[in-house]
Amino acid sequence: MYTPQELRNITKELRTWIIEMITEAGSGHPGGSLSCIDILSVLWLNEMKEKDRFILSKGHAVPALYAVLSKMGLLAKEELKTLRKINSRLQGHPDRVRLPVLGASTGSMGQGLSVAQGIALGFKIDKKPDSVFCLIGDGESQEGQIWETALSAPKFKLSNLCVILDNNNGQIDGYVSDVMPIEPITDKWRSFGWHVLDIPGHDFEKIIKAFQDARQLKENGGTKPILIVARTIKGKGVSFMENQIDWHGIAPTKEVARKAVEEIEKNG
Ligand SMILES: Cc1ncc(C[n+]2csc(CCOP(=O)(O)OP(=O)(O)O)c2C)c(N)n1
Ligand SMILES: [Mg+2]
Repeated sequence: MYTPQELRNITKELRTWIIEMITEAGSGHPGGSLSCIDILSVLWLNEMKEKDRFILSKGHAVPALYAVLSKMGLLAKEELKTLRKINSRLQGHPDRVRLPVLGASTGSMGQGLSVAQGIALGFKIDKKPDSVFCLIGDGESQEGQIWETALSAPKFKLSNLCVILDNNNGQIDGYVSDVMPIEPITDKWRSFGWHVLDIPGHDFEKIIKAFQDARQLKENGGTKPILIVARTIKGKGVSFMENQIDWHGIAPTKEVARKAVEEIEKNG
């Protein structure tokens, strides 16, 4: 278990790795990777048990997951440089055939959550105690497929399914609140029958507590699936990327990357 202070230091380093690997690749998604790295770090480094499954439904943010896996010793740091290269295990979206530690191959928005639900239902039928965690985006939440799972997981009483919504208010070509607002998002999921927690998504104490609460709800015999709405900042940690839609899906130049890394190292 890492303390919040240790996690703050670790994620500072992981943010620099995200920038470096996307720069080396010459393409990728810095904004949505930087918004979810704090959540992924707490989940993988502190919370998840060996047989739990994690599915990155917003698959384009996979550089953040590769960084965490590397920190855990599951990927060599050197291999991060192969992001998006032909024949690399580290594709621009998760490829579970090449890299089985990834819970599913994802990238088409909405699909990962359906897979997560299917696995959670399988665990339940087989009476396995393991949990399924799934990270979705707020732009992704505009997909009809997300709402099919929102509707069906409570019916199957999937208390072993914990979904985290990276609520950064950015999507590919604008602010979610302009393109197609999803608020009031907690009310919507609650009304579908989910247990909903609402937290600031870069506050380590709060993220740790949310996952502990989610685990307790399940262990105490809760019957509802759980949604953690994490209020995050797209591009978090690099001032000129924060809340800037342009940084959704472009790679920095080497010069800009150097500035970004300098800033992360200085401020965190
Ligand atoms: C079905 C589908 N349509 C379009 C895309 C292209 N696409 C990739 S990322 C993205 C926006 C995602 O926004 P959000 O879920 O908010 O991600 P984040 O802000 O966390 O990067 C889109 C439309 C896709 N991957 N899948
Ligand atoms: Mg978003």
